[in-house]
Amino acid sequence: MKAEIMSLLRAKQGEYVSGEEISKQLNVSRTSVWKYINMLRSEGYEISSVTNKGYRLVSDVKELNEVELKYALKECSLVQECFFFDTIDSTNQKAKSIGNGLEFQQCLIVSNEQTKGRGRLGRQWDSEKGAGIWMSLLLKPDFAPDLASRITLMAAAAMSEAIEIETGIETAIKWPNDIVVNGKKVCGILTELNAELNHINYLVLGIGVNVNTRQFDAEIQEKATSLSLELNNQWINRLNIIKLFVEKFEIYYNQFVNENDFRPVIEYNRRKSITLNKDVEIISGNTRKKAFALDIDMDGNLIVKNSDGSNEAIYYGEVSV
Ligand code: BT5
Repeated sequence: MKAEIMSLLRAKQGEYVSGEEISKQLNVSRTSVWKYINMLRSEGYEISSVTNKGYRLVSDVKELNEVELKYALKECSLVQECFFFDTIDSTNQKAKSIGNGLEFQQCLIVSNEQTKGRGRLGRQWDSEKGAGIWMSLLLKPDFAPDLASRITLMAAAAMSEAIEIETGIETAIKWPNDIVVNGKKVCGILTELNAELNHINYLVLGIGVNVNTRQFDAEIQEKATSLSLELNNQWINRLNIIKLFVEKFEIYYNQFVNENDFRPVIEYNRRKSITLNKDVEIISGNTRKKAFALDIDMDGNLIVKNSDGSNEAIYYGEVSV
């Protein structure tokens, strides 16, 4: 409701809109309109009210909050619903609990803070309040479970593009799930699947981006950075990046689902890869082996040359460069 009221106020471009008009258009009582206006004021919107004239938007807020998120994604057909939390354990966890419900819509879950943000293999993901994008997209894709890892590559491409457009920072992709800037990690992706042998029940695409983080914990400060740190502490708008990401991701997703075309994602990943043409170490479970990264194939696998000269396609794994 708050997002709808904001839409009406914005459409008037600084002119008054009467309480009666809002209540008619949105089919709520005038007392409710007044209640929602006060909520919006407490979130930082300056809205004046004058008897017999109504309400007028004096100054706008364009940072990430529930109203702005819903407003920014209202035209997006991939995301049917948005949820915004001030704090949560993990947006991936929340997405899974929604996915486990019988009926659910594809949705985006964003939180200002995560208290138990997770990386791959249960690792910790630091998610300081207000400093980053901590979000999960809950999807119901109609393709075979073994194609799910493609979603990670789509997200890496879409987020890399979104960051570059919004900030002008040059990013690189470390196959398969990291975005790095000047060699340091700025974004991590965690794709989780709930599936049967040949059917995906739901897929959770979790993404963490360090946007305005100024300081990292000692354990990661050598290998992590934020967009703001890369731009001399300039403040960066998280909402714009989310919007750009969702727009780009939707294009890649529809190209793949509707036209079976995954080439643009692979081409982008190849172009931005910091993994290719390098000696790498592949870590899977307790084993580590050295190889040379040759290519990313059309299925999204990393093709490596082993020390015995054989080529191998790596489907999933930890690769250090
Ligand atoms: C990842 O795992 O990079 C996936 C991270 C996914 C986080 C998102 S946030 C929204 C959603 N909800 C969640 O609970 N998770 C997802 P991995 O490749 O395993 O990297 C984890 C490692 O990165 C850790 O062991 C640390 O060394 C390092 N790390 C932790 N927090 C970091 C941060 N904020 N920035 C950069 N590196 C970090």
